[in-house]
Amino acid sequence: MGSSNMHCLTLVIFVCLSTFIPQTEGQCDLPANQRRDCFPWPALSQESCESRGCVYCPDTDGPWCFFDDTVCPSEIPESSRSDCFDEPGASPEACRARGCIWCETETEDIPFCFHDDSVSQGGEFCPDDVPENERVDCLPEIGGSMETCLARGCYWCESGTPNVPWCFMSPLHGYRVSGEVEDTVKGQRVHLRRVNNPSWFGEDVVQVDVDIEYQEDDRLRVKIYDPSEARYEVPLGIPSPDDKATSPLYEIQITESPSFALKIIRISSGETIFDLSHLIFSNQYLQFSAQLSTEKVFGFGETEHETFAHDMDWRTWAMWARDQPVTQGNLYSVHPFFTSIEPSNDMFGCLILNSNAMEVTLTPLPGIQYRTSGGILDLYFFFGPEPEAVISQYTEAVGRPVMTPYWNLGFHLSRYGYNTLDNMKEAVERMRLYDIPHDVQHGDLDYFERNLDFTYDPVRFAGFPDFLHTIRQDGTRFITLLDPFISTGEPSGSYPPYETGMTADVWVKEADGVTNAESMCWPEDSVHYPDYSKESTKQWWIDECVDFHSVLQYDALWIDMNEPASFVTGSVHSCLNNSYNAPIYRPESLLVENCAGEDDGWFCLADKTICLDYTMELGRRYDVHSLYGWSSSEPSLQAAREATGTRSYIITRSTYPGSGKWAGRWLGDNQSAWYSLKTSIIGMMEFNMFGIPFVGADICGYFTEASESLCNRWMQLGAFYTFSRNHNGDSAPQDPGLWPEVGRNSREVLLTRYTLLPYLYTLFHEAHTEGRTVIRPVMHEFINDVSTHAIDEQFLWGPALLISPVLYEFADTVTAYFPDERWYNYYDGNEEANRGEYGVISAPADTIPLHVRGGHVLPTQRPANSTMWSRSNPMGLIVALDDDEASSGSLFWDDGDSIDTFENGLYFLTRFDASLGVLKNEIVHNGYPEASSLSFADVNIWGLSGSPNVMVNGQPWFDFDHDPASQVLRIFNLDLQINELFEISW
Ligand code: MIG
Repeated sequence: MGSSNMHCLTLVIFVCLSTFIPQTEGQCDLPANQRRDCFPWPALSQESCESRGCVYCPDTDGPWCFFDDTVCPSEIPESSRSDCFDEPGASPEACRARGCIWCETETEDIPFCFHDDSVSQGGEFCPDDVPENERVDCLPEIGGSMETCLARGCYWCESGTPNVPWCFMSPLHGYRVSGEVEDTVKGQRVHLRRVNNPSWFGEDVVQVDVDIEYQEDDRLRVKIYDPSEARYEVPLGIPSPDDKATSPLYEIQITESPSFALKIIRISSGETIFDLSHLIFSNQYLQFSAQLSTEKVFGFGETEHETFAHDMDWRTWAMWARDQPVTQGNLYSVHPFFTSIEPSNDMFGCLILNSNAMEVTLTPLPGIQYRTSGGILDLYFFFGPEPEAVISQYTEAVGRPVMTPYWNLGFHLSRYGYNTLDNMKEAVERMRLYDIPHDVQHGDLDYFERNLDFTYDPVRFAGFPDFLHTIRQDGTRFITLLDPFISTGEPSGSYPPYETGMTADVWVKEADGVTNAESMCWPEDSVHYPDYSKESTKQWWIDECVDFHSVLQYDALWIDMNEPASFVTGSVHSCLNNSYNAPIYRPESLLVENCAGEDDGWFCLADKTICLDYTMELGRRYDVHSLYGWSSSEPSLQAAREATGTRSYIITRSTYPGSGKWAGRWLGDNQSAWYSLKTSIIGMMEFNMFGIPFVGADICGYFTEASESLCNRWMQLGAFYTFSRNHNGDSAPQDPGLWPEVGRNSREVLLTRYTLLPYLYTLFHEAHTEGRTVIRPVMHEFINDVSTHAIDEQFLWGPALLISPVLYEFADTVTAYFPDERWYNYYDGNEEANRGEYGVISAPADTIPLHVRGGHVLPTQRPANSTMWSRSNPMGLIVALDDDEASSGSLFWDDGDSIDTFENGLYFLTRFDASLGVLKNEIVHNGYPEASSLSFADVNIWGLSGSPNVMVNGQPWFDFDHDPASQVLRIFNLDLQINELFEISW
């Protein structure tokens, strides 16, 4: 509908009416600048004006319908008046000229002249004081109309620019500061009072408090909440220090322009990096918008993003855990965390700690508009300033990633749909045929008996335990899938998980808190869902996992479907029509297939899950739905550890901030398609930002049939996923041994991976202890080089290994960027000619381009087809020299399988430093005596000038090759015990 049409209509009405309507006695003399418009939208009539208690004066200057200021023209209670004239000389005229209300009162200390918090009672057409980029959506729900817009006191203005909201907020909307800003021990408290404009979704919270906590020099919390009533807060347990940080990197400014706004300024640059405004705080709808200092924004999960640097053209991303194959909508996990690069190339991160159904719109302001359906607005800022420091500070707050077992870094093979043990055996045999490294075999749902957790099919998988025992001798371990639902339909006495669960009363409950939630999922009968937030459930789950381990000897658990998923909307008997299941607001961008209950309300939030009025110990599902997977991870890790007696591991599908403490991630059900190959890099980088460094997509793709060339390239890229697993849905087999060439290439690239595992494991140690990323965006290491900021077709392992995969069909070259440092071709140690520019790198079908960064020492080990063997092989070092011919690095080592080796000091850590032609080690911690059995056999020095005179521990050494042209020196036949000091010079 066009606004110009509406103007026409308005004019016609005015002309008709104005001819015969008498003017209201006296008041029509009020000058235009003292009239406060009482009807700033179309369809004005005497009746519509007077029904608002206003004065109607057609054909006069100024608004024809205006507030009658002879009676106290305001519904604002005296106690809420905010003084508009606190200097001397107030008069009704001077007051009204300021746009304020004059209303005398006998009550002491109450201002006569006060701000008009109700100016925005009705909408307007297209004012020109809000630029398009600044529009904040006023119709965030599905199907809002112009009438709704105007009734909300918003502006209506069409735009030819795609995705720009036509209905947007007036700057008057929001909150105003009431009273003094208080100083608190942790910072400040600001009291806000809602401007009295029309409500959008009802139940507005009138008085809101903002607590500003200067938690650390590099961490700030801004908590916006209802001081009079407790609301849901995510129990993440981020510590709140007792005192204010002493030299924060940031400062805060509170402004009213004219509504409450909060600016966060980085002191070192003076830049406002986050400018929060447009606050709305009601029971089931909360929002803010924030202007950022650049358009460079990363993160927010989980959705499939086509670019790592966000598209800021009004793109909206929903966050609400959902059993949803990979697509550009809300997927399995929820991560309301983003980072942003500032003009100074500093970076900050921001966590919006909320778990309700939410969405964020990224706008060209540049800015974000955030909306959620409950909880509070609890924002944590991490000031870096370097990208890796941001992630380190973030993971310090939400929890540092769990340490992986060593074997978990080997290659994993999986599929849904082996269907028989014979098929699984054949796939394993193909791995053996090509001698492809194979550390882990997965077992999916299809080996279960009728999809029941904690069973295996005695016919189709007869002899499964023996088979697992056999492959274990070859160094292949086993990870089993488990689903978070237990069938209710097995004959009495035949299915202990159900019966013990009933006895221990472990299930998610309906709204009454008593009845067990019941829905349909994989098992043929209805299921109950464990409430993992309950102590009794944790123990029950541990017991079941321990019992099952004596049936099938697994090494780690793979927890699927923990969004939690349901195959019917809500439950076996739908959901009740109430404000949790059918709330007044739900984010427009949420994916929905089947809303249920047309007659009783639309239960869209329950699409693919169970009702939202159901309860867990953790809270109402409306609030805690997206925390279900998070709550299942810690008990699952405990269970796997108790069952195996080892470090073990959890792979989980639904995560939330902090999940990395207990689990890693596979990226869910993707497509066997080239674009999925590419977007997997972005997904991995994002989960590394989220503190979940162990992550990978299903290599060769989950849905549909993988082509040989796709699978070949995917095995190459996947060899550099931290979680390297070929997994497949129920389509044609795609294990690497299926095609001879893919088999051979897979073996080669996995041997490269295995060679580099000591480096990768050391990176995991650094992630665990310092919160660094393992899969690292290039820009995290080169933030001052703006060419790196948007790179998402290349990535790093830690600081030093650059991976530039082929992502396009038929390509046999890669256009790769090389930041301005020395880079060496991993395969031959030759220095890359391109520096600070893109280069076209050859990448035939058997090659994935890999480059080592000058200045770094990478520990290596001779590979084998399982880490069980490779872990005792000779080790080596790649010493890649920088422009000063210097280099450094480290190696972390332990038994790879015990729990908390770092925490208990049962590990070995050493550093390497090379400069001026001398390489030395320094032993930082020597708490793993078995390290004595390992030695460095080869040391490769890349990029050295001159001709070497090799000495090892002061003695001349003759076992070396040197190529002056390529500046590569290879020293071999060494036997340097890794935990003894050595010195190599050249
Ligand atoms: O409804 O267990 O993402 O990896 O193979 C699908 C069967 C259930 C989804 C997982 C996928 C797994 C599949 N599961």
